[in-house]
Amino acid sequence: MTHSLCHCVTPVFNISKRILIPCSIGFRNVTNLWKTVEVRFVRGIADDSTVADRRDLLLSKSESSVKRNESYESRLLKIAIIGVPNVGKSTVINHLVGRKVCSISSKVHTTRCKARAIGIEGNTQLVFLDTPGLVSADESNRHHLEHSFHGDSETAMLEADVIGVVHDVSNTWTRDRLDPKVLRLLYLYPKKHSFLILNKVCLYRASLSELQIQRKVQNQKGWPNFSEVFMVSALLGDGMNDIKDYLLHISEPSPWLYPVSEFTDQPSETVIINTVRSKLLDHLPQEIPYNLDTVIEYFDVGADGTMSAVVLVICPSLRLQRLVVGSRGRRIRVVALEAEQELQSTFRQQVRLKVVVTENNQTLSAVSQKGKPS
Ligand SMILES: Nc1nc2c(ncn2[C@@H]2O[C@H](COP(=O)(O)OP(=O)(O)O)[C@@H](O)[C@H]2O)c(=O)[nH]1
Ligand SMILES: [Mg+2]
Repeated sequence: MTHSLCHCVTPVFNISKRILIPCSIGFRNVTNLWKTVEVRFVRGIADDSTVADRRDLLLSKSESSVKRNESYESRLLKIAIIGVPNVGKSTVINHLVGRKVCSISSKVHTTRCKARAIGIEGNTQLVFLDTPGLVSADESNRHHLEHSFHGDSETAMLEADVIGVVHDVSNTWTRDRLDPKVLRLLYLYPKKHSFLILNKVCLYRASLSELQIQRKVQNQKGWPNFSEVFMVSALLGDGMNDIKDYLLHISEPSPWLYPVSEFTDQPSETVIINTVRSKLLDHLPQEIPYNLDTVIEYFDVGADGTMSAVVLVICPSLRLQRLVVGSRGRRIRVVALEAEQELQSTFRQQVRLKVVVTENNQTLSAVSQKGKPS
């Protein structure tokens, strides 16, 4: 697999020549839904440092630059990522921000409401809005999905400067046309700047050439207004740098929205719960994980930054409880271990996680008295 999977069908600019992108309509769409945080940018951060290193460096240098009253140009771009469930939206975002901020699983409906993931590249803050997959009313009823599934993608579109549509080219039934739910959203905001990510090319074994698929998705059975089309494997990282270059290029001078140390707008407890949920989705058969309730029973951050959390997995019946625990507790141990490892890489901190599986109604009421995390 080569690393040059990006094909620009309608090249509106050439990154290497640094020609500016022409007339993006309604590009800086300021809404009061976005709070603004003044962050000063400092030049000269080594390119080969890790994102964490750069964050720390930026933090300390920006503090010193504030003291010296220096001001540098910071840039910003808000990107809504939309698409039907399971096309790889969260995987794309995690790759672009450099850590697992959005929960991922092999099953649909892992992302339940919109979440922001914040990436920093040099002087640019990229704010991604991960949205639940677009679903019809039927699908929503079938999977008992929350109200957020309907409205979140639309509000994300409204807030964002640019829309990234993720499309799965490994699905032989749907790969050559955009889903009507995606098209509907694009038609709702026809003047919004948008680009297309054709994902999962690593699974793609087809007779149609890549170019044919691009043409179909972009023209006959799709949306003709995409500024750029990228062919990527978000899982392997192929083609992802081209997307990042593109986003950095179209960002605009603006104060940052979030302080340097923030990588998501979600509380830590929510990140922990979502991570445990995504592992349950991966390790349990079919519909079962959707019937479980997952709540934080205990959460604490020690003086050295170590996080400790106890997560309750509440099952509606004893039969399900046994299934979740697995033979000799093996299944739940794997879930807890994988979740703990993932959380360590997300927070870049030591995390101690305990997952408790429980069943009865008494436990349920005890939990609700303590209050569920939002
Ligand atoms: N093979 C392959 N799998 C991918 C790729 N991108 C995402 N996936 C997988 O697709 C599944 C759904 O991904 P996720 O990001 O949760 O999709 P979302 O529902 O659109 O957010 C997960 O199992 C991912 O590991 C890719 O490029 N190649
Ligand atoms: Mg998702």
